[in-house]
Amino acid sequence: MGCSLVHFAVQNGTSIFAPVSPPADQIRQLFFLVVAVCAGILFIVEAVLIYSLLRFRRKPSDPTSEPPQVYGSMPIEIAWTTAPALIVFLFVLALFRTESNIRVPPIPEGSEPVHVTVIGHQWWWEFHYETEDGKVITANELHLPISDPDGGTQRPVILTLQSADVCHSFWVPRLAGKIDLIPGRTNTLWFQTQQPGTYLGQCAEFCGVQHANMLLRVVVESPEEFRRWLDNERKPAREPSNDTLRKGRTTFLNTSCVNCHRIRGTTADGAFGPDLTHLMARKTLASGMVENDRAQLRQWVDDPQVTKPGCLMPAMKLSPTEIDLVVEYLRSLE
Ligand code: HEC
Ligand SMILES: [Cu+2]
Repeated sequence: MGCSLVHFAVQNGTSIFAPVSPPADQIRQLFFLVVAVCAGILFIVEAVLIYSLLRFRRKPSDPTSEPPQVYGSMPIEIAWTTAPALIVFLFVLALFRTESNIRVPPIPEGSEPVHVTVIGHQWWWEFHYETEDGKVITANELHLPISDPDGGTQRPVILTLQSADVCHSFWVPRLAGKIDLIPGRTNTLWFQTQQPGTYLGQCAEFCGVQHANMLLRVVVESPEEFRRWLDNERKPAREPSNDTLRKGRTTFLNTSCVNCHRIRGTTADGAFGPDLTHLMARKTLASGMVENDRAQLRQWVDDPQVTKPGCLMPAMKLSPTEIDLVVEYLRSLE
């Protein structure tokens, strides 16, 4: 059971035992130190307990005998107060060392840090990239370049974290420790990795009914793939290429979708929900909950409360024809 849980976590990219970034590695080391020391304590305590049970058990030959009493013994009182205090002190020192090792990002000369602002919402993630040619806004799937490919440029990732509503916590176990997103406060977190892949994460601070479905994906890719993705994200939304798509766009723009969603290049400029400019560049919908395919998207536009009960997008009560048109249009937003 334990093993298969660990296996499940590794398979699904959420294991603290498979770090791919220096901060996550430091945290694993600290974890092993604490587990090793605690296992040692357990072993010693159990050994003494078993020894006493056997050595001082009641003897049939002398049923009234008692072991020697140590109650009130000064040396023993001192020993079992100082030993735990020293062990806790050791943990504090180890914690401070880990903390100072992971707190400040190393930014060597010639490196090109990637700066992303992360904003937590009930129950999805917003990402802002600051690039030389302006801002890119997207949601739920964080794309990043690998750092130092074959001894090339180091690209530490520096996240600035904020919240739009309540407390959330950003946690991608294979990349870094947890960090809270707190209303009215700005936190930072850094990591970097040489290993491409998709790393899964999760909001780690209870934030309301759909907290458990506030998932996130970090896609770490080659510098070229990352550049291509970013260049695409920077562009305004694709123009409709036929009448159906044009009708779909008109339907979307005439519905109150525009109060909550932005599609850059159109009049839709809402910021309450995820930016939809390049919706189809995402693999999942609703913060990693379901696959971004036609059926799920149609279900979502028809009534998001079926997929994610309690989420902050109401059912918009469009007619089936309108839903089809809007879905068709959204599916053209690559
Ligand atoms: C009251 C604000 C509001 C309105 C109006 C609204 N939405 Fe949403 N929408 C949201 C929120 C909030 C989310 C994020 C839900 C979540 O994941 O918890 C969302 C999510 C979505 C998503 C999934 C995005 C993603 O990447 O996961 C799509 C697609 C979407 N809305 C389309 C629409 C369409 C189409 C309309 C109009 C028919 C619409 N929305 C109207 C607030 C709104
Ligand atoms: Cu949350």
